Amino acid sequence: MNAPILNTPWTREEFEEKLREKGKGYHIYHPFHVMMYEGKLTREQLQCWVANRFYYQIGIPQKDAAIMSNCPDKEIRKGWIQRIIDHDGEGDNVGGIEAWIKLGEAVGLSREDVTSLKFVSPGVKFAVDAYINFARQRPWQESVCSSLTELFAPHIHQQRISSWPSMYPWVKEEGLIYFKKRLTEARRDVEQGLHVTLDYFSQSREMQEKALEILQFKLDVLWVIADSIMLACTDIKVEQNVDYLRQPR
Ligand code: AHQ
Repeated sequence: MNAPILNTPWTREEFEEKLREKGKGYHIYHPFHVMMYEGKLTREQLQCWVANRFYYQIGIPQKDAAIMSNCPDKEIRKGWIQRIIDHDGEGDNVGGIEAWIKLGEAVGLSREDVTSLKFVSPGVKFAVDAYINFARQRPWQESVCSSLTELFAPHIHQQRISSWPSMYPWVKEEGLIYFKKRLTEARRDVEQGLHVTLDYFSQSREMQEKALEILQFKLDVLWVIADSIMLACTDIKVEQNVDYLRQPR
């Protein structure tokens, strides 16, 4: 008797398509990022976003080091270590964390405003810490899968590169260097992440469904970061977003 359709694993192409379909829940559609794209943020609100998001940026290399520490495969580690170098820097390459501090200075913050973490909201800390702890505690392949929100990242980086000069002309040009760096880095990261995910989770339909749940967890991490930032950085009342909150995601 043939296995019922519902348990048949998706083909590699179908599985990749299911992963990409999760993009409809990406934080580019979060009301705070929509406000940003539409030029509706004040100088202080943009500063607040940069200062809060720094906590996520410094968490990324720690998350990636946790994945490395769980991964016994030398070839995988040789690829994955580049992510840590991209953020921490190497030689003349100052790295993404330093580029984010430059973004802070470009929007009018001091280096200490950013690095002191004094403006980071509790919700942002909890969400980022949940992501780092996920990488510490779960099998390294599951953490690789969770990084696949970067399938959708070039779109949001390009949005900022294209819209900020006209929407926020007061932001110094060098502030956009971080986003420009990520356009190529994210595309390269995703190649390795997708290959590992499609290989490891294709053992069964159940594992493929688990990969979608893991990706949803990370989409939720990004969404909660934006929720916390919106709460901390704006005085928008819930009722102004009640229709939005009712939309299925
Ligand atoms: O700047 C970002 C970054 O370095 C990464 C690494 C990757 C991961 O390992 O989870 N995800 C990610 C993301 C970055 N920037 C976010 C943004 O909106 O600026 C997007 C985020 C992601 O899509 O996961």
